Order: sequence, then C-alpha cells, then structure tokens
Amino acid sequence: VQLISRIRSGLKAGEFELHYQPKIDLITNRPAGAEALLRWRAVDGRLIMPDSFMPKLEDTSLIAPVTRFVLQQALEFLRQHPEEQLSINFAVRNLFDKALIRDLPKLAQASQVDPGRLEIEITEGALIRNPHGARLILQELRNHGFPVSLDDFGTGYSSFEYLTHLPITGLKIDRAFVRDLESAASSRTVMKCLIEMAQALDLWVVAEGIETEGQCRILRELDCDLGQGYLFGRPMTAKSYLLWRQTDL
Ligand code: G
Ligand code: G
Ligand code: MN
Ligand code: NA
Repeated sequence: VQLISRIRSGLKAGEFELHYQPKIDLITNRPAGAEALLRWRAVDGRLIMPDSFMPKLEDTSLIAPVTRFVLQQALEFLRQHPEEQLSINFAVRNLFDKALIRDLPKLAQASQVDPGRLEIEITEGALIRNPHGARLILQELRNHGFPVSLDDFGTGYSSFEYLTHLPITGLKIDRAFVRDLESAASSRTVMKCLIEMAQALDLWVVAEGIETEGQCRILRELDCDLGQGYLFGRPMTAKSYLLWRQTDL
C-alpha cells in the first residue's frame, strides 16, 4: 500500500522516465528501433528498476495512468525522432483496459505518429487469463496498424496452441534460450526450432539478452531477424540512446 501511494505521488512529481534499449537487425547489423523501459528516478537521484515496483503496480488500477505516461512519452519521442521505432510493454491489465485501447489510435494520431512505429509487447499472461478476449483486442490493435509482439516467449506456461490463431507480428524469445547457446547443443537446437516456427508463422523474431559475440554469431547462422542485449547496448536515457545511435551511423 505504501509503495503504491509513493508511485502515485512520484508520477505526479515527474519522477518517472523512459530508458531505451536498442534492437539490432542481425542481417544488416543496423539499429532497428528500441524498447522503452520504465525507470523511477527517486528524489535522491537513485534509479529504481521496474522489477522492484512493477509486479505490485501491475495488480493495481494505478498501472493505467503509469502506462498512459509511458505511452505519452513514447509518442513524444517518436514525434521528435521520425526515423525511430519503439516498443512499449503492456501489463495484462492494460490489454483489457477498454479506454486505453480506444485511446491508443487517437493519441498516436494526435502526435502524428504512424501506429506502425509503435509496437506493443504483451506477455502470455494476458492470453492465459482470457484467450478469446485477448485475441479480439489484439486484432483491434492490428486493425489500427500497431505491431504486437509476444514478450518473454518460451518461458512460463507456453502452449503453442494459442499461437495458431494469434494476430501478432512478432515473437521475442526469452533470454533464457540465448544464455547457453555457446555451451549447450540442446540450447541451439531449441533456438533453431523457435526461429523456424516464427518464420513459418510469418512472425518477426527477436532474441533477447545477447551478451556475447559468440551468441550473436550463432543467432545469425540460425537466421534470427533481430537481437537485443547488453552486447549492443543497455537500456539508456533518451540522450545517451540518441548519441549511441549517431556514433553507430
Ligand atoms: O527494464 P528492465 O530490463 O529492468 O525490465 C524489467 C521488467 O520490467 C521487464 O519484464 C519489463 O518488461 C518490465 N517493464 C519495464 N518497463 C515497463 C513498462 O513500462 N510497463 C510494463 N508493464 N512493464 C515494464
Ligand atoms: O521482460 P522484458 O524483456 O520486457 O525486459 C527486459 C529486461 O531484460 C530488462 O530488465 C533489461 O534490463 C534486461 N536485459 C536486456 N538485455 C539484457 C542482457 O543482455 N542481459 C541481461 N542479463 N538482461 C538484459
Ligand atoms: Mn519487453
Ligand atoms: Na522479455
């Protein structure tokens, strides 16, 4: 309860900010947009990571204004930087927030941002809670032109069954599958299958948590489209991300 009221006042006081972690096109080795990740800049300047407040926050109604803040910041960033693409993370509650889903296209239009530049990342939690409802909402997002990807894919309760009818555009393969790529042949086999499945379903595939050149090389050999991880860049402030972006050019 105390955490929630501190988040509420922190939001009002402007203590939240977005950091940006690059995604890389593994074929061309070029930047391919970023994932926006929420950070809480406490009054003492300390940076509080989402792991320490998001799990509690996601179960309360306060997730709605927090996600609206993320959305607004992401749209402002996209408006200012027409070459950029972003993804934002949706909590399970966000997907079933009718007002949020209704407002998304309007907010994008008000910022003059093509919805194709703003991807929504969801987790399978939403699909487990209400598979039919989730599918309808995802279709609505897709009809408005927003790309949608399934985050942390392969962990948790994953069932491949729901993938067969899901109106999504991409899969983000959890970093657990990337970690042992160099040391375990079985990791490589599982990754190969996940990538082939994504390709067969016509989905973009992003491998998360790439930390070494060796992992990157293997993913390229396996024809993985996109990569994300500390090897390319950590989540950075907008300013650092834009600098990183320039030096790469
Ligand atoms: O940023 P970091 O790598 O520490 O993220 C930790 C977790 O917090 C991840 O699972 C990420 O998806 C989640 N997270 C970060 N920003 C947001 C956000 O804006 N909304 C939601 N719902 N989750 C977020
Ligand atoms: O669950 P989600 O993918 O939305 O959150 C991304 C989380 O993964 C963030 O906490 C981010 O800091 C973390 N992350 C991103 N890249 C790497 C990486 O290369 N290695 C590790 N260990 N964590 C990473
Ligand atoms: Mn994510
Ligand atoms: Na993830």
